[in-house]
Amino acid sequence: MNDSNAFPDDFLWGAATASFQIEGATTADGRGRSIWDTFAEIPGKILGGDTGDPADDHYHRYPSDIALMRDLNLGAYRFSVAWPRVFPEGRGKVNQAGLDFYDRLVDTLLEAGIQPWATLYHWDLPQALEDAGGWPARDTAHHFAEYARTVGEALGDRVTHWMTVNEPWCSAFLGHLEGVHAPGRRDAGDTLAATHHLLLGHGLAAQALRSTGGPTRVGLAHNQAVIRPHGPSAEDVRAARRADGVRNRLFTDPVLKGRYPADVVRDLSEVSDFSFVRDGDLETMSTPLDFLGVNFYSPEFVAASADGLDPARVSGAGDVWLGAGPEEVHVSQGLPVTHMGWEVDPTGLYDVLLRLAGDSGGIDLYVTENGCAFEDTVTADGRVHDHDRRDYYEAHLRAAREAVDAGVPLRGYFAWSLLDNFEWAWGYSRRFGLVHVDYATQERVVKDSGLWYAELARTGRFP
Ligand code: IFM
Repeated sequence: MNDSNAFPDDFLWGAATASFQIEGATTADGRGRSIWDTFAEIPGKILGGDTGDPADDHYHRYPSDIALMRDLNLGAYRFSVAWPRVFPEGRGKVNQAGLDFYDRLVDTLLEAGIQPWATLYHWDLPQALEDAGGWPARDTAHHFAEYARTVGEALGDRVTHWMTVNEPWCSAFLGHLEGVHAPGRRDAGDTLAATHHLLLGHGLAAQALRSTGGPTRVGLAHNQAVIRPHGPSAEDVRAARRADGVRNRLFTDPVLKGRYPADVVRDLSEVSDFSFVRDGDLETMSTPLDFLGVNFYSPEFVAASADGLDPARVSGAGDVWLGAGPEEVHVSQGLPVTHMGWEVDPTGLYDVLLRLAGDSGGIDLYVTENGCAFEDTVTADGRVHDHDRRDYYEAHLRAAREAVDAGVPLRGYFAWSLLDNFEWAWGYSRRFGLVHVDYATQERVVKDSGLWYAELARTGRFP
């Protein structure tokens, strides 16, 4: 394309959310408990003691939120289904009232001319399944497939695009190794077993969705990290290779290539013998995808050790890499950061898209999340002048646009997030929305970044 300010005519413009982060109403209409309800009740786990209520009370306010989406000219909306609304115990008896909520949501989206894109697992595992072993237990993958089939049968006549799991690395590693996400475990063996069963669950769910016979296109949303060596030394390059293996290839190779990467299995040999892998699992995990969702926020720089580095710029990464081999460290590059402390570097998005386009063999790619938290205020004129967020979006979308020029089959982009919401361990303190939410009154104000994005979505050109 010659006009670098324009996106392809059929480029899809969307925004994303997730059930636990926006719905609230955690006890409404027979919803069961999720691991995040339990985790949030443990003192000290969530900043400010925040919980999943009230969030954005989207469960009750979805019609006006969809009207807002229409004002923002969105062509698609990526939401997630709360497993414990559909199966309060994770399996067994369906809670029809829970399923009906998504039925109404989908119908209202379609009436507004907005494509519904559904994610089946965005981290709210039913507590009953955690009590039975959680993701480290193989049965959970099979229960997930049953849940996928149930939701597919109910909505598959209208929902054409499905993501099975969102960011399996976060579920496995933040939830089972670092313990900063639900269920809060800290065990390397559980982490790898959870990784395997999340990916197995993905493959089984993809097959279950397709078996329902709807016009199903299936993918998953993967948060591929861009891991760069801090310096050119052989040690830093090796550290980055190891980190990339555990953070990325451990997740993408089984899905895209049907095998675990040999170097990673070797790196992790002291932690696990991978005996959870059974015959046929890798075939299931690599069930062909229709598209791949890419979630990107910030690149990461890794050094082999903290020796000689400014301590203020170094943070430990040993836990994250499962203690495999010498302890790598994260090194900040001194770039501007968001309210999450994440460095802003849009070249990371370009790199990740090029790499995944190569690894995924030409299937369609979508950016299924990209965005930033900043400290927003509603000013006296009743608006939110979040130019930092607008600049972040513009820089990343220009990188995405360059990736299209470089031949990446990028078909659409979902901003994270539509609304300010519950940012996991950070509670309501971190705001990612295109739309500001006053949690006390539930008043919504479209931020300046939202107005800018609406214009881009309307015209397909940078405003
Ligand atoms: O809010 C999260 C989302 O749930 C998953 N991806 C990253 C976002 C920002 O941290």
